[in-house]
Amino acid sequence: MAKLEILEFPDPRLRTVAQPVTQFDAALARLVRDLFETMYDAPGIGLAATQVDVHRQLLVCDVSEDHDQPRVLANPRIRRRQGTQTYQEGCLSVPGIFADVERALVVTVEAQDAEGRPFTLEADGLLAVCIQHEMDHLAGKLFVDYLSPLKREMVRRKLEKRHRQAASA
Ligand code: GNR
Ligand code: NI
Repeated sequence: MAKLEILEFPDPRLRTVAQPVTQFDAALARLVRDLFETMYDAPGIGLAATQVDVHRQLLVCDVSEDHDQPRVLANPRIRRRQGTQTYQEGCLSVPGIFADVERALVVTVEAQDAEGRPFTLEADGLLAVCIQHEMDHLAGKLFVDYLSPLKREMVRRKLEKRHRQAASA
C-alpha cells in the first residue's frame, strides 16, 4: 500500500477532465487501495483519482464514523437529483478553507465497483454531498468554483502564499 500525494488548488492538473475506467485489473485494485489509504490517513470522507493526478473516473468514499462503509465508484453517472441541501464543505485539495455549497439532497447514481460490476446507489445527506463533490473533481471542478470570483481569488492567494512558505521552509 502507498499513501499518495494530494494536489492542491490552484494546481492546474486539478482541472483535468477524467477519462472512463476501462480496465478493471490488478493495477486498478491497487489504485483503489492506495486511494483509501490516502483518504483515511488525511483524514477525509472521500477522494477522487483526480486529486492524486490520476485522470480516470474513479472515486472512493466512506462517510461512516467507524470507517466501515468504504465505497468505490467507477464511471459514476447521476441519473436523478431530488431536493436541495446546503452543507459546509471542505476539500483535501483546498486545505483549511470551508464554505457553504448547495447541492442535491438525494442523488441516484449508477456506477461500477472495483471489479466492473454495475450498481445503482440512492444516496442522501452527507453521502450525497460527498459523491457530488467527488464527481465534480472528476470533471475538473472544485467547490471553490461555487464561490464568488473575489472569494475564490482570496482562497487562491492564501494557498499560494502557504505554498511559497512551505517551499522556503
Ligand atoms: O474530507 C472531506 N470532507 C468533506 C466535507 C464536506 C463536503 C465534502 C467533503 S469531501 C472532503 C475530501 C475531499 O476533498 N474529497 O475530494
Ligand atoms: Ni475534494
